[in-house]
Order: sequence, then structure tokens, then C-alpha cells
Amino acid sequence: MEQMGEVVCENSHQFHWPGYNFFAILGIIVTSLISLRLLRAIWNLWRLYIWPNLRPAQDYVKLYGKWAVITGGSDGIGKGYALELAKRGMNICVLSNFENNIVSEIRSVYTVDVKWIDVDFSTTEVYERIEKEISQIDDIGILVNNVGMVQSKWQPLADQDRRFMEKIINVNMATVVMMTEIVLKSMLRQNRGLIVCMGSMASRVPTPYATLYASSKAFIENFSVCLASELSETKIVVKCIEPCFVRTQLLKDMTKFTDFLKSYWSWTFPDGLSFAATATSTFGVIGTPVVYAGYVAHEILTLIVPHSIGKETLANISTKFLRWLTSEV
Ligand SMILES: NC(=O)c1ccc[n+]([C@@H]2O[C@H](COP(=O)([O-])OP(=O)(O)OC[C@H]3O[C@@H](n4cnc5c(N)ncnc54)[C@H](OP(=O)(O)O)[C@@H]3O)[C@@H](O)[C@H]2O)c1
Ligand SMILES: *[C@@H]1O[C@H](CO)[C@@H](O)[C@H](O)[C@H]1NC(C)=O
Ligand SMILES: CC(=O)N[C@H]1CO[C@H](CO)[C@@H](O)[C@@H]1O
Repeated sequence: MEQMGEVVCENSHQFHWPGYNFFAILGIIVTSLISLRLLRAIWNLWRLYIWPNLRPAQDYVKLYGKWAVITGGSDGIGKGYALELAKRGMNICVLSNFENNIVSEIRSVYTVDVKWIDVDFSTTEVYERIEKEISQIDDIGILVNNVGMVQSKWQPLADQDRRFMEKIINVNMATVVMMTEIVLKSMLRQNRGLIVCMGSMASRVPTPYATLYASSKAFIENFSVCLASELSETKIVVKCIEPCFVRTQLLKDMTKFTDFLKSYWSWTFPDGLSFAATATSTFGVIGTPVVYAGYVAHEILTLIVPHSIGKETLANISTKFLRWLTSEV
């Protein structure tokens, strides 16, 4: 017995020794990578969502410039940005297809200049006029590419109206490119400014039945990441904010879905004004990350989505969930 034990022991020793070294090193590498990621996540949570609330509010006029231009700034999250930036003393220029009392609302509370430009972003013929009107504004500090739309219900691509899809393409993607190009020239001259693009978590977690919307948001993420890098030698900052769900008119027809969120996930479902308040307080955080959620509960959701299972599997899970939740698809 003793002999056998010895033999086995010796064998296993000889056999495992080189392997042990390899796995030990692999273990150290994997553990350090995981802890580095964790540390980075904690650092980002701190500098984006905790520190801005502890320090005195940053002066965005000084940091970026006098005016904030906000597309779709008359309702929802955009209206929240307009109010928050006015509160910080910025002059506000809103571009949307409905005035919605945004001008009087801001004027009644804050002593800043307010301008509203009547624009329908669902066509691409508007940019010459926008450029003309915007050139009269001196010192644009912040551009918020906020306007966005989605189809009214979860729907397979083949069932969608072609004209409506064209609108989504124009409103969600063309605006971001064109508005950025218009404003960037003057920002480059002053060598300062902030460009915020409204993406969505839908670009990271595949969202079937809102396929065009989700892909348009992935476009915005890639656009922002490339642009930020392109401008890294300048003092112009680019940010891509990717919320999960926010209680606005955008989701007004998806009642089954919003009811589900309200009853089970209300901690992740802020209204447009509260979302914008948090997101705006991160506008002074310079440097990476370019892409983040803009709201702490959404940041945590983004962190816990198991990206390691892969996009195709995530898409399959989303599809099954949406088929279960709605009888519409
Ligand atoms: N709500 C969410 O759950 C959520 C989640 C992730 C990302 N986002 C993104 O956040 C951004 C803001 O969304 P939101 O929820 O605040 O949307 P919202 O409540 O529907 O507000 C959109 C704003 O854009 C304007 N707008 C829409 N279509 C327009 C057009 N063709 N021409 C000019 N203006 C137009 C709207 O004006 P009217 O009122 O006149 O239409 C409104 O002021 C969007 O890019 C959206 O994709 C939202
Ligand atoms: C997604 O679902 C389809 C159909 O059920 C299946 O054929 C495919 O293998 C799935 N893909 C992944 C990556 O799980
Ligand atoms: C080239 C590039 O930036 N690709 C990214 C585009 O966005 C998707 C969705 O987030 C990323 O997965 C790609 O890496």
C-alpha cells in the first residue's frame, strides 16, 4: 500500500509540475485582468456619479463656452438638458419641430438667452438653414445630439413602413453627423467645446424588434468613439451617453413594456428630467470613458450584463423575452 501510494504520488508530481507553473501564471494574469477591470469600473462610478455631486457645480460656460445647442430639446431628456444647462448659466438654443413652451419655461426661471429653431429632422434638407441660423450664435460651447425616435411598437423589420424607416435613419443618424459637422468648425476655431451624443444601451445589448433603432444607436457609439480619438489632440470633448430605459414620450405606445418596467424595475426607470440632471453633472468629467450610461443604476446594469456570452446569444435572449412579454411580435 505504502509503495503504491508513493508511486502514485511521484507520478503525479512529475506529471503535474510543469502544468502547475503554467496554470499559476495564467491564474495570476486572469485575476489581475479581472481586478483591473473592476478597479476601472469603481473608479468610473466614483468620478462620473459620486464626485460631481460632492464638488461645487462646474462652470460649463468657462469650461466649454456660452451657448448650448440641443436637438430635440423641447421634450423628454432633451428638455431636461435644456433646463439643467440653463441652470448653469448657459444660453440655450433648441432645435425641434414643436416649441412646447420651452422658451417661456426657461425664461421664467433663468436669466439666460433662449432661442428656438423650428426644424423637422426627418428630412435632410434642413441643414443649410440650420447652418445659417447657427452661424449667428457666437461661442457654442456644447452640442447635445439628443433627437431620436423609435417605431411605436416592437415590430419585425419586414412589417415596417419604408418611409418611416427613412425617417428613423434621418432623425437618429443623419442629424448626429450633420449637426456635429456644422458646430465642429467653430469649436475647432476656439479649440474648446463638448459634443454629447445620445446613444442607448440598445447598441450594446442587441434589441431585436427595434432592430433599426438599436443599430442606429450602435452607429452613434462608433461615431463618437472615432471622433473622440480624432479630436484627442484638441480641447474638444466627445461623450456618448447610453441610457437604459427612461420614462418619456419615446416609449408612450409600448405600454405593456413600460408597465413591466414600472412594476418590477422602477429603480432603473427615471423620468427625463432626473436622467438629464445626472447626465448633465457628468459633462465636466474630462477624458475617458467616452461611452457611459449617464445614470448610476443604468451604469450598474451595463456592468452586470454578461457580455461574455456573446452578442448572438444576447440577441436570442432578448427575442425570447420580447416574444414572451408582448403578443405583438
Ligand atoms: N427614453 C428612453 O428610454 C431612451 C433610452 C435610451 C436612449 N434614449 C435616447 O435619448 C434621446 C431622447 O429621447 P427621449 O426619450 O427624450 O425622447 P422624446 O421624449 O420622444 O423627445 C424627443 C424630442 O425630439 C423631438 N423630435 C422628435 N422627432 C423630431 C423631428 N423629426 N424633428 C425635430 N424634432 C423631433 C421631440 O419633439 P416633439 O415632441 O415635437 O416630437 C422631442 O423634443 C433619443 O436619442 C433617444 O433615442 C432614450
Ligand atoms: C439563436 O437562436 C437560433 C434559433 O433558436 C439558433 O439556431 C441559434 O443557434 C442561436 N444562436 C446562438 C448564438 O445561441
Ligand atoms: C469599429 C468600432 O468602433 N466598432 C464598434 C462599434 O460599436 C459596436 C457596438 O458597441 C462595438 O461592438 C464595435 O466594437
